[in-house]
Amino acid sequence: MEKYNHKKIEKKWQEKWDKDKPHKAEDFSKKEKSYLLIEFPYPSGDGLHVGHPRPYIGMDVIARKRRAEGKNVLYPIGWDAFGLPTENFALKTGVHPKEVTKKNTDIFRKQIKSLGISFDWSREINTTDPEYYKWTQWIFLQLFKKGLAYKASVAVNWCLSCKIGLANEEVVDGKCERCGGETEKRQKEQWMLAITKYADRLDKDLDDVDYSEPIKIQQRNWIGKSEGAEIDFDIKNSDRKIKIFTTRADTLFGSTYMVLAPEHELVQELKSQITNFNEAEKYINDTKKKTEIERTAEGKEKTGVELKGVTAINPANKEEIPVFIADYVMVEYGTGAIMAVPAHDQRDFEFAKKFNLPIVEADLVDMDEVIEKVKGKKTIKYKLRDWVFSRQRYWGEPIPIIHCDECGPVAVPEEHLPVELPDIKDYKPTDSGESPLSKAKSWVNVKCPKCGKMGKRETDVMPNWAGSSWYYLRYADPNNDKALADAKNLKYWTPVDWYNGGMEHTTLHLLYSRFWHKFLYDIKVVPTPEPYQKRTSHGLILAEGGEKMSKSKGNVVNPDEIVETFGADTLRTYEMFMGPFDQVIAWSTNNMVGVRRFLEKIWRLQRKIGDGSDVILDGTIKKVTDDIEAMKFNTAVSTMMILVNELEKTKEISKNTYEKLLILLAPFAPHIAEELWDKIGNSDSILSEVWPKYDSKKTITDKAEIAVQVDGKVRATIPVSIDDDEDSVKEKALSNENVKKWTDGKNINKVLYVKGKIISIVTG
Ligand code: ANZ
Ligand code: ZN
Repeated sequence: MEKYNHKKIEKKWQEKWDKDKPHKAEDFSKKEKSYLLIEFPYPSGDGLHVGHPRPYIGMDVIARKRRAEGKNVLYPIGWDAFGLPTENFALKTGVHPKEVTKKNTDIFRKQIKSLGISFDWSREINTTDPEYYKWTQWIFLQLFKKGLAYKASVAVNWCLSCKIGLANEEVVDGKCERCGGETEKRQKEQWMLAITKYADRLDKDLDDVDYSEPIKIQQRNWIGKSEGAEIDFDIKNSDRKIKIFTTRADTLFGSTYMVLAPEHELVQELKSQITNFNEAEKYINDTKKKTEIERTAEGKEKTGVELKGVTAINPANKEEIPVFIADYVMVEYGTGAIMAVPAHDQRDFEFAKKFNLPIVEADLVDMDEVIEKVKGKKTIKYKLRDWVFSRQRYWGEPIPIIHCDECGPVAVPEEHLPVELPDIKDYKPTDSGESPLSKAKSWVNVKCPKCGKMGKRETDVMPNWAGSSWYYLRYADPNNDKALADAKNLKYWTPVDWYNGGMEHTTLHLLYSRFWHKFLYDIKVVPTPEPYQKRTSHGLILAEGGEKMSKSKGNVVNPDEIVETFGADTLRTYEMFMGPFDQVIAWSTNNMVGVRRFLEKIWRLQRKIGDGSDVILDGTIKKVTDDIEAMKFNTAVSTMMILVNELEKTKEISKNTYEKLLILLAPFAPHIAEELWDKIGNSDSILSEVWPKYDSKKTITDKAEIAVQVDGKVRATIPVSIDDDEDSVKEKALSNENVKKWTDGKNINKVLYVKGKIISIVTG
């Protein structure tokens, strides 16, 4: 028998799959469709590490199994290739981001192919391809035409040394992610997308999708729906009012002071009335340096300044109460002002303690009634904010807008899309904070499409969340140049049946794409209100010591080396076996070697094919089938390991039994399964084999643990099998060490066996 040579086998089958394309999805096939999706990777310069493929392999196992079950599976891949790391790398090395991207995707593609993942490569997409981002721009224009894309002056995180605006997610612990420098909030004109208009549906429609519970909770928390009331408080000697938002109108009688967010516009409007305005202004400036996380952190020492000269009136009891500014109140949430109730609210309590304010335990009143009495208004507020959609960068999709002095912002006519990113030499961020594209004068200066006068192109680009907000639609029809995808293709393929991705993308990416999808549904581009029917997540793979893998720590496991030394099938099967799929787990080369041995055992079993009788596999088939669909890949593999160990003990095995084993193994280790299938005399590929069926009557487990009682007390449990005869079970019980401790030196009067349940020993 030849030795198991993974290198030869894996190369051979990968070449064959490349040529025959057995994983190609067929548009409009009569078979039942199954659209499986993984988050397309960002092709970074570091190449793939072993954490990347875990989700790809997991979904690949499901894809391969479902194909064997007769489904028309769409399992595509592409590249989410715009973004900061590529731009930074390009800035450092002088190589154009386009070339960097091409090089990196080539490496990623080669690496992924070496793992034998059954992607439909004919549908590969790239978000930086003008033929792709033409449609990203098209979607933006539709949002613009419906008033959902608008320009506004908003507070952005400004890096003082890079001199650019950063997205919240690019600020780590208040420092710039690029350079580690100080950041502060600055007002800047930005393009915004009105995701808050969809907040209610984004929350409610979670009821209709099959997302795992932690994912639903994270989405709901991010949207932050809150039911409460707005109530106006009069200001003494002024006709202005302070409008507050509260979820606890019933505590109104306990409100002993008020707080405005430092940025609240009333502070400026009341300037002439505030006798300590200098002090207040200093506090307002200090607040600018703090991030929201710092401001709202629990247990943080409370700070604030009383607005002297301003007195508010509690509308419930007409009492006069002081007004403060304090950074624990956020300007963007609710109305940016609160009634403070220190007896019932922890933050207010801490603040009241520090500033010696009265803490009044007032009777709670009926909310409906009180809101009416003080002429308040019931409302619903959301934590969700509109999406800051512009970046002052180079490597992103140009925003397809032309600014005209006469007409304002004007949409680029659709027939002029894509607005291609111009090839400029100097794409460094500018000192002024303007986008690098502003330096491409001949690109910037164009005629206004409306009036024909000279205008200027928008020079901000889109954030790297844009291209990934709709990519799953493009896979349905990746080469369409008339629409983002043909309506018929979308009707056939969408929604995505199953989307697996990282927990870190549960809030932003998932929410952004659900928002775009709902918008496209409203303008009748897509046929369903939700993009993804089901969403699961996978756990990260840590380095051997339990730390995060990182280049700087030098603990990154490179899949190329594993594939070279142990083979793709070993890597694949190990990554499925290493632990529960949704949990974080540390890499262990030792355990991987164990998996390699498992495959070698299967390889050697081919020698045993002979006249052996068929092993009853119903239980094994059921377990592997169910476990795959439940993403319990680890127990699916261990079930096969148990079977293989049993087969090893027998002298001969039937060809039928061996073939069934290979079909079950194929989704995990497709190369060795194909090779062995071929070796034992099958001319067709194992890929055309049907997934084995089982008889559920035969899958009831025939092993059980039963209790052994001695004089009425359980002293031990012993394993028995359904077909063990009574005498052998009794013997097993009596010879058990724990049982013997209680029977030694005593007379055994009686031994009773209730089949499959209990043994009862009576001494005397
Ligand atoms: C009085 C009160 C009494 C409150 C009490 C709570 C408990 P959620 O559930 O997160 O929506 N609040 C309102 N606007 C705020 C802002 N811009 N910044 C900081 N806090 C703000 O919380 C709503 C509650 O958070 C509101 O109800 C308000 O305090 C506070 F025993 O009003 B409450
Ligand atoms: Zn014009």
